[in-house]
Amino acid sequence: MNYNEELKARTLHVNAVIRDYLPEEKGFQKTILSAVNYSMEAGGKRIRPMMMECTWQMYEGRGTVIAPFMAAMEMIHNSSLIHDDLPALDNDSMRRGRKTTHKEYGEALAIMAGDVLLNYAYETAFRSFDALKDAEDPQQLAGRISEALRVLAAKTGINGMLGGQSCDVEYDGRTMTENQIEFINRTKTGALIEGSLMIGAILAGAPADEVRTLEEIGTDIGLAFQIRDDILDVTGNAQEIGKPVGSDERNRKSTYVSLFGVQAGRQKVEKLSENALMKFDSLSVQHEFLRRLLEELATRRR
Ligand code: GRG
Repeated sequence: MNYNEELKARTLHVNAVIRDYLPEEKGFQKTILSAVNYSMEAGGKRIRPMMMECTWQMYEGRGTVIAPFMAAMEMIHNSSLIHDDLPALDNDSMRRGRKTTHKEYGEALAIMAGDVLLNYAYETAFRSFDALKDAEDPQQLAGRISEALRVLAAKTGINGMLGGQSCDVEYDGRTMTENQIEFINRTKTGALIEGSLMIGAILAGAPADEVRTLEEIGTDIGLAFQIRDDILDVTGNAQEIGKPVGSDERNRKSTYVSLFGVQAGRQKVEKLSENALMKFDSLSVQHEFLRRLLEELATRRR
């Protein structure tokens, strides 16, 4: 199978895994649950759960424990997108080629949908303990699940995505230093990518030093991914990326690209990507598809 075919097959597979964990739209909460599913089923590249499954495969993970973590990671990512689009934040009307959640359901329900989805992610991740009943060594698996939950929470929290986004919001409209921008990119965007690469490996029982290297790879890829996002916001095609371009300029946002220009941004992405691939090649095990995916993210067009 070539890379594009495999990417397509893996995306479909991740979608199926996620679908298994989506809440049923019923009861008095039916509307808010449909807002949650509206966001979860809007498409998206699914790179975080995809990366997670790849590192799980690299270290020969067995069983079903990975599935709830894959779904949980995508839920956390989607909850952040719902909130990111709100009028108080980026005030965006379109995402993934359709109306943002607050445009479809109203602002109050969109705020709630983001909160519900963030908590539902943890409800889902806790379902990983169901895998203990079929485990060869339940105690060992319970230890791995606990560590994976710790990483999931830490990468989402104040020293991860939420911390970075909070600073991003606070510094809105001000010119930032390169260090401030790097902190924000590493946390708001990089942390979930770091966590995704780490969790698959942790659950499969990878050695601790390799999990640390995967975290470093996630940092480089996360930084590159955000700068690429900023480049696309300037040079991208609205139809291709599924949302209007120029959002950063409209919101007077300091980004690596607004500070140093598109050309410098491209060079930085290339360098970060090279670093990440070098570290990837130093691991004791390999994964051809994941390597290519990491490589492709540097030049992605959506
Ligand atoms: C949920 C309580 C709560 C708060 C959310 C708004 C926020 C806090 C965090 C925002 C984090 C954010 C939007 C970072 C940008 C990361 C980024 C580049 C997102 C785009 O990711 P893709 O390209 O999107 O993977 P798709 O649509 O493919 O899933």
